[in-house]
Amino acid sequence: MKVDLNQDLMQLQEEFLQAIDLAVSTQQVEELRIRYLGKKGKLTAILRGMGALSADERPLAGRLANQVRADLETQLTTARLRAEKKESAARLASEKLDITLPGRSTPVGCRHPLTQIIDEICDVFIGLGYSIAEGPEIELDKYNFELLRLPPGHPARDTQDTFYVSDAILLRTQTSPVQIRVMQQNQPPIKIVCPGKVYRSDTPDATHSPIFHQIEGLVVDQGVTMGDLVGSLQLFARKLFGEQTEIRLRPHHFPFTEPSCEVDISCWTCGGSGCRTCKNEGWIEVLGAGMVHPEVLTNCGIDPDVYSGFAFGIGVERTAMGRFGIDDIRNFFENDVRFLGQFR
Ligand code: 2NM
Repeated sequence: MKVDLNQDLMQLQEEFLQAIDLAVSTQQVEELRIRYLGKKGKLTAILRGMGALSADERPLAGRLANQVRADLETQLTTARLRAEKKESAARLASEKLDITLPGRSTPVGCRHPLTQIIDEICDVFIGLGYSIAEGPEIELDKYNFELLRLPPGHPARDTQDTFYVSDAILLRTQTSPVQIRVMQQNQPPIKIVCPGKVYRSDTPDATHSPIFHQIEGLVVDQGVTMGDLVGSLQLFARKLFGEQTEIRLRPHHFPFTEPSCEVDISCWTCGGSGCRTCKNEGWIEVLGAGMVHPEVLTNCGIDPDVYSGFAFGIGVERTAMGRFGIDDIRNFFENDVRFLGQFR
């Protein structure tokens, strides 16, 4: 009996020595501890046999068993420390931070170039005491055409030029219908600018887009003259294109104004001497204007014998193209961030 138990213990120790060499992780070491020293472990199993020993055999076997237990515990501790050290080193290596790597930048956006120009233009007129008025992009034919003296059959109403929703409803081709609505609802003095999207059934090319933007201005009061119009537009031109900018009025025709004119500004590239930007003209057309036709005032319930007014329409895209040196209007609507990112 005594021989057997000793032998079992020696064998257990031997077997453990081989196993502990293979235990590289803390988990494997812990598994070994349970397998050998745990309540249901191998050592406990052997010690259960001690009950069968005689009283004089027991102390010796007990001492041997305690030695073996102490030996295994020492080895387990050593193995666990070794594994912990290795695992901690591995974790530190994997969590290593390279502080020399370039940081991840957060791209900064900016407002669309057209929005920037619209705000800039509106600010000039706000500085002159104008208010901003807005209205629907889907309009009644009545407001977009009829009350502006564009009767049925007028060439501007051609289905080729206008997007119709039905006979009476269309996408506005200008922001004048906003001004018609304001005049119908308010008596003078009226002093407004109307920025917004407008629509024309045009095939896109470098200078045409079926969606574009306008800012129309309207001033109605007693004694308003063409001189007031020139003053407002002069200021607009100088604020946007520089203090040395001049404006030039050329006679024109619009159904809703009389007299009417087209307004050029001195070329922002050459200043008037002639270059590629202005096609050697020295002048660039940016807007149309005129004195509001008496019939339009009457149509809106304003007495033309008491009041007079001027109106103008600024092409936003054209102005932005000039200011930023853009040669194709389609850039504004393609939403290519390589283009849009240049207006920060
Ligand atoms: C333009 C040119 C000339 C204009 C006229 C009116 C209204 F409603 F008062 F009659 N609003 N806008 C006008 C006049 C617009 O755009 C090139």
